[in-house]
Amino acid sequence: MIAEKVEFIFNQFKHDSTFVKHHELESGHINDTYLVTTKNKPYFILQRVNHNIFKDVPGLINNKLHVSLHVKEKLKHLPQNELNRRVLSFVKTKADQAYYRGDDGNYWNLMYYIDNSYTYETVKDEEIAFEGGKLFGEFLNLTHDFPVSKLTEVIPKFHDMSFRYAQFESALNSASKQRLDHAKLYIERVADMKEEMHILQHLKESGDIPLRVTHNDTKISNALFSKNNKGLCVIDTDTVMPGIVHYDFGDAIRTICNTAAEDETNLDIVEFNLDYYKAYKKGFLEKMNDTLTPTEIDYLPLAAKTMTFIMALRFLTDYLNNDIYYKTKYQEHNFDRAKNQFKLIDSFTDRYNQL
Ligand code: GN1
Ligand code: MG
Repeated sequence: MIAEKVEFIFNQFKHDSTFVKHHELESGHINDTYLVTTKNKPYFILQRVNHNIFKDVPGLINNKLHVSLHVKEKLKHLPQNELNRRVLSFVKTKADQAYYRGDDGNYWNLMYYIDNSYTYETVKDEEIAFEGGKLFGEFLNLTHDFPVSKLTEVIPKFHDMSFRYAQFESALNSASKQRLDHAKLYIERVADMKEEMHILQHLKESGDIPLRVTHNDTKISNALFSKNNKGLCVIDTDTVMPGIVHYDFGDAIRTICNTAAEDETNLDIVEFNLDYYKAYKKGFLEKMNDTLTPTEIDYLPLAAKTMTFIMALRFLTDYLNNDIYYKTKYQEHNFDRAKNQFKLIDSFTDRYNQL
């Protein structure tokens, strides 16, 4: 996007900063995110929320604001400068709104950039896995009493397996012969795994696993770390909704324990790292402070498999739909992502069985 336009949008918000330049952060698959550099610090993160996917953007932004305020209240004993590094802070518009809506219908929100923070697409040492576990565990712990009545369910049935199977099955009916043939092996695997991949959903529906407030997108790149590898702040709270602990545990494991990136095409280097699993789990449970039931704990390994699978299923579905949901950089991008996740499931199954 051209600088003039970004600057214009940036200046619709209430701040005293002078725009210098912007730079797109390309890690997300849905929204457009820009780092805005200003004459003096702090810098900012300007984000366009994709309203084709998020149908109720005001509701989504309201969720984000309230979740931040809730966590801030819990951490209010910290000094202000520290607090600002531990929780996202949003900037209102000059018209005192939580978001700016452009003439073109796009929705924008602005937050402060947390300086000297680092993100990882892949994890290279156990310490990050452990710190990531602590960070996401703490987030769940701090939001456990967040009033669910205040939350908009931004994408209903987001992690509901039956819903994702239904979308997959309807994609099978409309997909091109070429893509169906190409994906044949994986389409069969999806059918084979159906029963096992519904176990967590059934436990949720029967009430054996309790509902909680969950983040629902705990990939490791949604955790900020300090220079010396300490967990700082959980970001991308777009999808905070009621869920089960397994969503957050499993999605984090999916990304932390993958020795390669989510879209690595050399499947030989896609392996499941069991040491990172153990380190993450240790940090996570430490911060969950014994609030998990024995059933919740028993099913954590299955969560790793189920959440990796649900991403494989969604990437494959989008491939069959000719890439209408996720941003893709080339023709087979979604298919490569799906294959990668299936390879991770295989590696996880091998390694875990050795335990
Ligand atoms: C999407 O856009 P991003 O990267 O925050 C997706 C997640 C997936 C993730 C896969 C709303 O998240 O569910 O886990 O891609 N978010 C939505 O990397 O669908
Ligand atoms: Mg997200």
